[in-house]
Amino acid sequence: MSGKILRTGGLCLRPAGHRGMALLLVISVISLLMVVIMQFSRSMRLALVETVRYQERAVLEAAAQSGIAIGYAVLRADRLLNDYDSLLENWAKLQDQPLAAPFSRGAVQVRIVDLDGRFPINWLIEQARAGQNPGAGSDSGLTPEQAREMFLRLLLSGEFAIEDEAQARDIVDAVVDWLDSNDDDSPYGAESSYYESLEKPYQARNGMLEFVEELALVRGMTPELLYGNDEKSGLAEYITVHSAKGRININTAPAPVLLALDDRISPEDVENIIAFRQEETSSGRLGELSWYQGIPGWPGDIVLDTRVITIASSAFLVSAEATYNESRIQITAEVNRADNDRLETFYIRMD
Ligand SMILES: [Ca+2]
Ligand SMILES: [Ca+2]
Repeated sequence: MSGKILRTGGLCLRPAGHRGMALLLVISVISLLMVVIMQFSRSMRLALVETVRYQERAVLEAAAQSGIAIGYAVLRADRLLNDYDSLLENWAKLQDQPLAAPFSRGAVQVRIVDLDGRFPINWLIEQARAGQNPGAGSDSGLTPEQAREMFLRLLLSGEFAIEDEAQARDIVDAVVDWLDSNDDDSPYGAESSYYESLEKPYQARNGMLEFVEELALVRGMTPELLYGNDEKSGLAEYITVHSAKGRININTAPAPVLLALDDRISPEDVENIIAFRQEETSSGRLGELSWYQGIPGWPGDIVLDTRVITIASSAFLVSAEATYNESRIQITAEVNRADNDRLETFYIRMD
């Protein structure tokens, strides 16, 4: 071809001086194409990773939802078995069994916690009693006075980041003021006038709590107290905002709550309660409200107020954690199990 002039249509290529130019052009085009191809392949790879992630997430979500459904089913089945609730029952043991078998990929861990074993914080005010038990009269759950004393004892149980009784009293009164509908300060409390004077002002709720986390807004409630630190537990694990009957289940309540039930109860009594109720042989006895009176070492003169204790629960926390490869999804629900074994979900959230 050298030396000839090529004509192709209207295009005229002169090989000699322009040959280098043409080669450069070809190389540039090829380079450009390679960049485009590489870019394309990179975005394809990213899209593939995204697709895998999306699939993984969908698998995790479905698995966690199945876990919640399993938790609900176990709670319903339990209601048909008997009229009481204890830590020896299937619902309480679910957390010891990772559920791998029903899922082709990953595993699910379901945990059910009895919220009626916790301190019902909204019962610090009369509204909880009046609102949740219309017409139930004086027999309906603990009174605001009993709740205040119990809350004080709980704070002073040694389990939480509380310095002294004065600090505990301040917190009890501040929480009461946060909940009660009026704007009158309790002796050691704080109402909206205090919160409005803060750098970022807000008002007291003056109503019942819907989430335990809201307590962080109350004067004196530190993160260490609410969520714990290396040495102390967090109050949030021992408190519930959902309690239909305002009674604490002695079959499931953790040690600090048992200790707070009555000022005559000692730490040794609490140990005896916990030792008895975790024995499989005690199972049948836990269906009687007075079982604690028959345990070894129980002081005969202590009879707990039946407005304060119960052996049957209706509010539960159900959580399901699904894991697959390095990923995890957790769904948490708080539910009320009505007497007809129906479950009403207070709230559900996914993390
Ligand atoms: Ca039961
Ligand atoms: Ca108030």
